[in-house]
Amino acid sequence: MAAEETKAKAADKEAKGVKPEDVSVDPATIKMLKKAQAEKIETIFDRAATMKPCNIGVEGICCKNCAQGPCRVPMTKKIKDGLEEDRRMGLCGATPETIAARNFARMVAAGAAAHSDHGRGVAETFLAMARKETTDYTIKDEQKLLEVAPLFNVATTVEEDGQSFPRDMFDIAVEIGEKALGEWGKQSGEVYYAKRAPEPTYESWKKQGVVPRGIDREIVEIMHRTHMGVDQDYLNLTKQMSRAALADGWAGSMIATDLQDIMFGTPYPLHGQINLGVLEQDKVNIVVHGHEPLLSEMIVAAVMSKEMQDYAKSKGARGIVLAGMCCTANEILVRHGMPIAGNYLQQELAIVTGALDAMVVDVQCIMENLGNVADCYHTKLITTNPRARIASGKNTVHIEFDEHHAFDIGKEIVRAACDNFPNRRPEQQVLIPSERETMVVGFSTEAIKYHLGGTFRGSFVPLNDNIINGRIRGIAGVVGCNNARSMHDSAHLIVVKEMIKNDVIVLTTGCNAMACGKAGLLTPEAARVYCGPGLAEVCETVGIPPVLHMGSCVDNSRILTAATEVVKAGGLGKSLADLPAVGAAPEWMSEKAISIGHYFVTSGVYTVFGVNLPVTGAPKFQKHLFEEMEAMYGGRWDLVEDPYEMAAKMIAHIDKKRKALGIDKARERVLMDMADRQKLDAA
Ligand code: MSK
Repeated sequence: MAAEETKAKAADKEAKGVKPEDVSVDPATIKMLKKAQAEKIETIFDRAATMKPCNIGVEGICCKNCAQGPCRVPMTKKIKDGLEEDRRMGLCGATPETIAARNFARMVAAGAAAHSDHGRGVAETFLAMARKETTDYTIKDEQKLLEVAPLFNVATTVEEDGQSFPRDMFDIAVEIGEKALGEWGKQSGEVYYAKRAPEPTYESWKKQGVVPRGIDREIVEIMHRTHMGVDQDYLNLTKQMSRAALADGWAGSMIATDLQDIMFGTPYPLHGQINLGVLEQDKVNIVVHGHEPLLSEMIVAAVMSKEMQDYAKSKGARGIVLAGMCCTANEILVRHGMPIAGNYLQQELAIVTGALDAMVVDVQCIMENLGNVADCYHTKLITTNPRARIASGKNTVHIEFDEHHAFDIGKEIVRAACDNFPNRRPEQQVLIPSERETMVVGFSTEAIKYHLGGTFRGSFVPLNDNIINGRIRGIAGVVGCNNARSMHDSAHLIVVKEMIKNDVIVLTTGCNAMACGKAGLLTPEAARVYCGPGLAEVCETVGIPPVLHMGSCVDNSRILTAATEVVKAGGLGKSLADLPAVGAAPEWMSEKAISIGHYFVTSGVYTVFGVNLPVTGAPKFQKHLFEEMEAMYGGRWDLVEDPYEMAAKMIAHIDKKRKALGIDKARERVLMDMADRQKLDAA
């Protein structure tokens, strides 16, 4: 679409009027929306006001898996009220249950594929690094390498003359890399990390026959089963969803997180800054957007080099600002403290500042309209991944990433941004909102353990003790996207604030983490302002924020490993399903969120989504996800649009679990010893 057309459409929408204050709670976003409107730039917020979603699609009951359709089987009031038998079916006879389950399964497949293809790229680069085919990457965290090795049955020592010697780190890495990469093509057996889960959780998967065999296999099998005329049993389809989703959470994503940590460093707490105010008028501004850290790590290194800083100065700039957006942002934030410009719904608005010299994108969550918006300014939109090119836009260029020359490509991109600095358009006013918040981020599972237990006895025991004695009521993983169908950041913040007000500690990733950062919830000081007395006391004693930023979307796997550590520390049951823990995605929108939700549920977690879920037109399938899965795995899905009601249901679930554990009554606040925790486990 041409820039003129974008402007014309915006002018048309203006008449109907999107009121910025009605679509976002973030002041920087509101300011930039006003600028966009004044400059007649159309954004996703305008389209959300004028383009309504299809009701039948929202309910998940439109089948377009063959050319005899699309078959739409709308739910009627009479069927809903039980006054009429449900005889709906597509041309081939597919029931609403089959249709909705197929559609949902394909969302799981797409989400698992996205995370896992990211993981595959990381494993390939890891192997190239281990084989020394590239010197741009190295082993930054040897400790983590040694911890991951046994999980793949890789020896860390060699035996010689009856003596044991440490093995060469790169030899270990080669074997890990080969075995990790092998997880994608494995056809039988089980993925290595399945046994990382607490035993009863793993046993529940065994019992249901859903332990993933190999990552690609489970995803491909969904595509086969959902082809016209194959799997016509929503219960059987749901089992395959579980295999693929577990292959995402406990393999593809978890491998991505682990190997990234080994190559780029495991995150530990550090300071960062967030919101569009991190951009600076007199510097070259680069935003890296998407998900994969492989290239952005190199751009970080390039930006920090004297060569590139001098190059920027030679173009009249005072230096270079490198900021992130979406999960690429989270990756470089938690490891380097690089600033974040914003979350998903702010991507067009970063360009609207008029100060962005290059937006560099890789994969996932990149709006196609960026090309159109970039054409209204001087901004270069640089695509970098062969899987993700953008056809439209005269300002769009492609500089392809290759891990074998990664640093050189990083420099080429930074140079292109610097070259574009003098092209800022004088007629287009640069307006950078002043909003920028400070935050403390980087709470990997290892960092939480260290923070709670100290250098010499890193441990989750203090966390468990505080859950058992009631200072901390429970744990909530609140994650996920923004969605233009719901007010930007609003539901995220309501749910998180309700959690911490009620002494529930929050683990966060993705765009929720950014919403929390912008609202000042990711600082230790937030505890005093927003938390109930128990959680505030713990946060103030340990010096942590009440909301712990664990990283990007693939880093939801850290929530699984942290929860596993909590189970191991004792006193809170034996499986993930026993924990007073919940999951939520108040503003979800991507298929990846569905895959994440399903692996949380199958891992035993009550998981509640906001906005909508495409299952509501198929009552039996919905009942299976929302009720019956709990008896199989301990976890279940839920959908609640109102964020206050969502929070209330999450807290009620935590209380139910506390009661089942026998820790619901007020307890004397004493530190428990191992014997006390064992007594609770036995109860
Ligand atoms: S970026 S998947 S909008 S969390 Fe990971 Fe945000 Fe959702 Fe993308």
